Amino acid sequence: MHVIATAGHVDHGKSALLRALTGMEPDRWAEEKRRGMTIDLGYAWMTLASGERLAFVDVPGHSRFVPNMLAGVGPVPAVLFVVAADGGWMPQSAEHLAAIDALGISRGVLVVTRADLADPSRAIAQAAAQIRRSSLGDVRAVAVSAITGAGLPELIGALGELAGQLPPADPKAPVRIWVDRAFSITGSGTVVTGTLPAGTVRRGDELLLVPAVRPVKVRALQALGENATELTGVARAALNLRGIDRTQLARGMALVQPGRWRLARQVDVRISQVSENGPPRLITVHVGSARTQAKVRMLGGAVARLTLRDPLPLHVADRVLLRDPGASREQADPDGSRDIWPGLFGAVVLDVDPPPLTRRGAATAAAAELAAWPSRPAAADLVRRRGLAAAADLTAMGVTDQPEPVAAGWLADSDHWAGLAARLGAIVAEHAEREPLAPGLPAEAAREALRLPDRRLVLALASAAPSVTATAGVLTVGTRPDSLPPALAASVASLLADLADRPFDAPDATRLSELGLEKRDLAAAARHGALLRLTDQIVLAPGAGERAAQILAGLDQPFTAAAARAALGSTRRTVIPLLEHLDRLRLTQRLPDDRRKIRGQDRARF
Ligand SMILES: Nc1nc2c(ncn2[C@@H]2O[C@H](COP(=O)(O)OP(=O)(O)O)[C@@H](O)[C@H]2O)c(=O)[nH]1
Ligand SMILES: [Mg+2]
Repeated sequence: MHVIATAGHVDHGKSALLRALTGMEPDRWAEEKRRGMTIDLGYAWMTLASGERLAFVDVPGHSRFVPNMLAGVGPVPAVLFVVAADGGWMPQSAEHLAAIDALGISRGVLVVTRADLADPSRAIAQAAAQIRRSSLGDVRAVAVSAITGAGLPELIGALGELAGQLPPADPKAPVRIWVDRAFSITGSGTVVTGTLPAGTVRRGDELLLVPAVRPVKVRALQALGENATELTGVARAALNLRGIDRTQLARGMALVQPGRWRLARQVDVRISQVSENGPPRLITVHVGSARTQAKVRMLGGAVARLTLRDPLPLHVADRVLLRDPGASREQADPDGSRDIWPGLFGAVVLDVDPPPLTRRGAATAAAAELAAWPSRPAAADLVRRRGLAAAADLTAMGVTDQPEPVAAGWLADSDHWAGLAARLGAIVAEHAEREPLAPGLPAEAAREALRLPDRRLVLALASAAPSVTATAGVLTVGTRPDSLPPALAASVASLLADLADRPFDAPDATRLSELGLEKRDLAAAARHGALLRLTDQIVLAPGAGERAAQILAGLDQPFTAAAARAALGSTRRTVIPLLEHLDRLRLTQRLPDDRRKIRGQDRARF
C-alpha cells in the first residue's frame, strides 16, 4: 500500500478528483457536505490494476485550515498536487507547495483538474514551473476532468508509475503512528487512525501513547476497511485499542513502539531556508499530525535550539515544519518570485537530547559542530558530541548504525576514551603514591573521580590504559618503581656529582669500577630513571639528551660531530652515542653526509 495526500488551493477539485478516482466520499462531515468544502482530513482508497493499493488523505485547501492540511501531509511520502485549469496558481497552491518543500516530500503528480472548463496548458506550465523549484522537482503532469472523466486513465497510469518509484519502507523500522482521528465504535471501543510510514504493528502489540506515556494494547487492526492481524508500513492503519478511553485520545498524539523513541523537550535543528529576519522567537512546530509551540534560540548560522511546549516523540533526521503564527498573508508572494512562503521554514532534527549550553561560547561551539553534521546524523556524530553515550539512548534517538561498544551497552568517542584512559592512569598512580600501603584504588572510587555513569566503564578503561591493571575491582599501576638498594643509590649519587660539572663527559671505566658500578648496576639505575644509559658503559644524568639538544639548537645548522663535541664540552667517546641517542629521540636528524640538524618542529617540546 502507498499513502498519498492531496494538496492545492480551495475549490480546485481535490475532493471531486478523489471521488472520481475511488468512488468514495472524502468529505466526511455533514458541515463539509453542506458547505461543499473540506474542513478536516478525508480518506479514500483504490486498487490499481497491478493489485497495488493506494490510500489517499484529502486535505482542506482553505487557508484557515492549514494546520489540518499539515496534519494530513506531515506523515505522508507523496502528494497529488491539484491545480484547477480555470483557476491557475493561487495563494494556497503556493503555501501548500512551501509546506511540502519544507517537509522535504520528493514524490508527486501534478493534476490539473476542471480541464473541461478551461484549456489546462497554461495552468500546467505555471504549476510545473513552481513545483520544479521545490523538493518535488520535475513531476508528471496530467490534465483531468472529474466531471467527464477525461484524463483519469492517464492519471491512474501516472499513479502506478509514482507507486513504483516510492522507496519501500523498512518493515523493521520503529513504529510511530501519528494519530489523525480517534473515535469510539459501539461494541468495539476506542479506535484511532493514522498513517504507518514504516515498521510493523501486530494484533496484541503493546504500544505507548505519547506524550502521556501510557501503554495501550492493540486489540484489532484494520487497513482500508479490512481486518488484518498485522500491518506493515506504508499503510493507513485503524487500531482498536484496549485500555484507553476515546476522551484521552486526540489528533497530534502518537502511538510508538516502546524503547525505540524518546520524548524530546529540546531539539537542535538545522533550518533549511532562513529568511533575512530568521524565524521569530516563538514558533509553531508541526510534525506528523502534531502541532505545538516552541521557543527558538538561534545558535549560529542555520542551527537553532527549539524548546518545545509539549514533548514530542522525535528521532534525529526527522523533518519538522516551523510556522510563524504571526506572519501576515499579505506578505505572501503568489507569483513565487521569492523562494519561501513567509513564515514557513523546514528544519531537520539533528539532536533530540542536546547537552545544556552552560559554558560561555557553548552556543557558538554547538552551531559550528552541528553545521557540519549530515541531515541523517550518524552514531559517530552523536557520540562525539557526548563523549560517551548509552547504546539504548542512541537507539531511542533513532540511530541504528552503532559502532562497537567500549563496554556492554556503552559507546565512546575514541579521543574522549583515550583521554579518560590517561586520566585513569594518573588517578591510579597518584593514589598509589598517596596510599603506598593500600592494595590499590577501588574501581568505584575511580568511577566517582571520573564521573562515569557505570562501573563497567572503569574496568573497560583499565584495559585501555596500558599502565593500569584491574584485579577484583581494585586498580593498580603495573610498573610501580621501588627504590634502589642504598649502596647503589650512594654510588649513583657520586656519579651524578661528577656529571654536575661536565654533564656531557661520561665517567670512564676506571671511575665506574672505583664506585663499584657494574653493567647490571647501571642497567638497574637506568630502569629506575636514575641515569641515562647511552651504551652498556656510557651513562649521563637523566635529561642530558634534552639539555644537549637545547645547546645544539644554538649552532649553525647542520653541524658536525666535532662542532657538537666542542659546544657540549664533551669527548669523542661520549658525543657519538649521545648524538645517536638524540637521533632515536628524533630531536636531531642525521643527514647523508653525517652532519646533523635539530628537527624544527620538535623544538617546540622544550
Ligand atoms: N466542471 C468541473 N467541475 C469540477 C471538477 N472538479 C471539481 N469540480 C467542482 O469544483 C468545485 C470544488 O471542488 P472540490 O473537489 O470541492 O474542491 P477542493 O476544495 O479542492 O476539494 C465543486 O463544485 C466541484 O464539483 C471538474 O473536473 N470539472
Ligand atoms: Mg476538498
